[in-house]
Amino acid sequence: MLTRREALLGAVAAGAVAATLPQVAAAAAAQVSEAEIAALPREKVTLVAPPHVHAHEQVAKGGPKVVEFTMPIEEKPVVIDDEGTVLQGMTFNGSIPGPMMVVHEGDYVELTLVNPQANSMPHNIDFHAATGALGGGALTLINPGEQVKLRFKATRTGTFVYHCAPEGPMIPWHVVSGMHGTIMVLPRDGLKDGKGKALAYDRVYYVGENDFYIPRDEDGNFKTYESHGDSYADTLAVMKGLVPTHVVFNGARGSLTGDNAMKAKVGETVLIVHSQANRDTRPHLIGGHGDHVWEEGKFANPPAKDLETWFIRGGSAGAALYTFRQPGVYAYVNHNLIEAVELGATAHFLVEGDWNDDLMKQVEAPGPIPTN
Ligand SMILES: [Cu+2]
Repeated sequence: MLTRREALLGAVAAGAVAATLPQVAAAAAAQVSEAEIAALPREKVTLVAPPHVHAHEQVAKGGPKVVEFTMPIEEKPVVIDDEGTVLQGMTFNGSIPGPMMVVHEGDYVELTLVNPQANSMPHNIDFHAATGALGGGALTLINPGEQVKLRFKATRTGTFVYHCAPEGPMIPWHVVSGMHGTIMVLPRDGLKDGKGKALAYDRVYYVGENDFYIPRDEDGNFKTYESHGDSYADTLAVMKGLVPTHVVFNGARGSLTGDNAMKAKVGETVLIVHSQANRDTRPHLIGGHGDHVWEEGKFANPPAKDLETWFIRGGSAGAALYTFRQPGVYAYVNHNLIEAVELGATAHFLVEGDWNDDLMKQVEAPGPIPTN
């Protein structure tokens, strides 16, 4: 016999279950059948090397689709500064960082990850944008000579890091050897200012930041190694000190400066996506601002406005929108200025157009201090 209290509790519990079950099912995103997914339109995207981003619509024209990407993994030595220092690099698609992918909320990402026979190690991919199975890491571990196909639904909008995450000490080692990139999941109706006003960009650039840990010899010179395996023990020892020898954008000091500067014109609006998979950073555009900034990169949250410097948490990607108002060369830096100048975290924007005296004018050129 149930007591009255037990009966009541039971009734309440049963009622609660009955009331929440349909919601739980809805929250679990009402299972879509394989047949329904198979009926969706498919698009095959060819990825491009950063800082460029493959062509894409900002506002989705149709309904959800399956977007197909293929990424080979390439282990290779990479020169990371102008002194010829060599990193035993590991890359998605041959570039550091890996390429940026763009889809819309509700689309399915279908990635074929390829680990060619020429490589020496197992690799996988953990998408921070994905739900379940360690972001896909548990379903994508492949040995040299293997490939795997992963599909996940892009249920949250924003810029999200992806990275290799094989196991144990391999995880940070692969990441600080170059294995991270970003996926941007746009809202189907594009970016908004937080009050419903549409925002659009004329250009998009992807800046991936990396901290590297290169061992030195007895004389303090950077060491080179024959292979990844040869470099491992020394590199892990430097990593454990948590003091990077290089902090760079797009794989090497100077990869986005001078002739490689990112281009824009006065009046153009540029979206700058910035990722760091391992360590905090603080981008700043010298002589400019962030008009609208999604520091955490998540478009469901309203963007901050008029920022001078923004904060990218290690393990995330952020997005900043800026309309250039003056021509010239702008330095875009990690505003830890030691990291920017001494360790390499500086890029350039080269902006064409007409100078606006109203915004700034040199009223008097440098000259001797008058004596009177
Ligand atoms: Cu890896």
